[in-house]
Amino acid sequence: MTNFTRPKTDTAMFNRADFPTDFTFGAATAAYQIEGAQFGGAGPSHWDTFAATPGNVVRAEDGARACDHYHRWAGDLDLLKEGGFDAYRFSTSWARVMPDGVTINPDGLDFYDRLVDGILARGLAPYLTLYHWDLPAALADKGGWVNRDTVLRFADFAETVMDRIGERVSRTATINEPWCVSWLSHFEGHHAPGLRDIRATARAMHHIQLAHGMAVTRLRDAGHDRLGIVLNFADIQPVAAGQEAAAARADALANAWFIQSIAQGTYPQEALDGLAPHMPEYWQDDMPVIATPIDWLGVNYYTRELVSAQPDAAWPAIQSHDGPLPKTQMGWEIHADGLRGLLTRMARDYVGDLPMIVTENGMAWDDHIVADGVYDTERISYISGHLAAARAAMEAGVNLQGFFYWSLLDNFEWAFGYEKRFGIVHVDFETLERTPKASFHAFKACLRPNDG
Ligand code: IFM
Repeated sequence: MTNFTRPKTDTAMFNRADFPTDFTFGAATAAYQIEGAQFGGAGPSHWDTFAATPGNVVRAEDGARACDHYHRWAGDLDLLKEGGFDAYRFSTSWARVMPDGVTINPDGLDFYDRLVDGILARGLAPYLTLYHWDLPAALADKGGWVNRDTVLRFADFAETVMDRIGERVSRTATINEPWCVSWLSHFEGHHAPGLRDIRATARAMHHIQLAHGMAVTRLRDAGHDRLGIVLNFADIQPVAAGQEAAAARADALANAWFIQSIAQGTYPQEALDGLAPHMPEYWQDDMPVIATPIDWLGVNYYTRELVSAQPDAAWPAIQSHDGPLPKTQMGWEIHADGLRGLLTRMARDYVGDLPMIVTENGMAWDDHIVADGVYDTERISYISGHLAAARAAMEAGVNLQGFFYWSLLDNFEWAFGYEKRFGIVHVDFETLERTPKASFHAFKACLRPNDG
């Protein structure tokens, strides 16, 4: 590697003493991205189908083996412990627990049972996400999230998982990033099932919210608590004066649809303007279920988005613009203050004093691999900046209770395959060897300052 100056690995990213003593620091992963989908009696998910379709994923990669976490989970949990983290956020694969979407695979439930025990045995707090996108293919065949029946099947799945591990997890999120499950996957076609259909989009956007609400209701009735959801937010801004209406429309579709329906029981009018004709019949009757009270809100934040109207295009007629700020390997602008702004907006406009957790924040980077380690100075400064923004939000009164870095491991980054690396631990996808990066050591220096 030329032109490379090796940075210090113990750079202070933050001072733990600046955060409340019970503030939770963790790292996050998701089942399909790390476990390996072919093991333990798991059924196919719609991500296997999507990835097997030429043109959908870079280099036609898939999650069949991924990081082989299914067999290497103990070592991965040891890494979290060694890094001094307080908690681990993971997800349960629906297709592993119920290969056809309804019938229980005992080996699948046993796997998560062992995993949770392993997390607890290391003194870490388990943060569960029930659904992080691996819909069983059998349910996708019946229409997936476009079909209202999937909502009921999801509630059954949620209850099955929680009956087994719910009492041992610290917090449970129903669904990860419903915007990705619905808009990105049914309108933009970038994720499974790869549709570009506004009617399917409207239905998926409603059903995913209903699935969340129905699962919370069922779980609450079964005696579970500490229930929430993980929403992804972008800091959407008009690219220039005069583009405020386009920005409001984009914000309604990407942000407000998901939080307003939960916090206030309504969808934003700017989104309904285009979606209402395509919504399922009697959708209004579902709004009280969607607005079932939650105990905490997970916030995923990565970047901002500059938008304008797109003249002559069909609704929503919005286009995104390249911004001037430095970008990550994903091409996403680095804009830490957007996190402060979104957290304060959530508290002010939607959730008040409800506990919030940053459930994902991180960057993909083309890390410097040299003989004695993997160096990712840029990631260290990304994390420092976003933690400073999180602190600023807390100083402004936001009840933020934790921060999870995305991700513990380099992993299957969906349509980008294994090309984009978000991990604080490097994974060699040939040998599956794990190498903690400089950012991992920097976390460790901040989280375990006396550890040497
Ligand atoms: O890898 C994803 C994750 O699955 C969901 N949130 C965003 C991450 C980075 O794109």
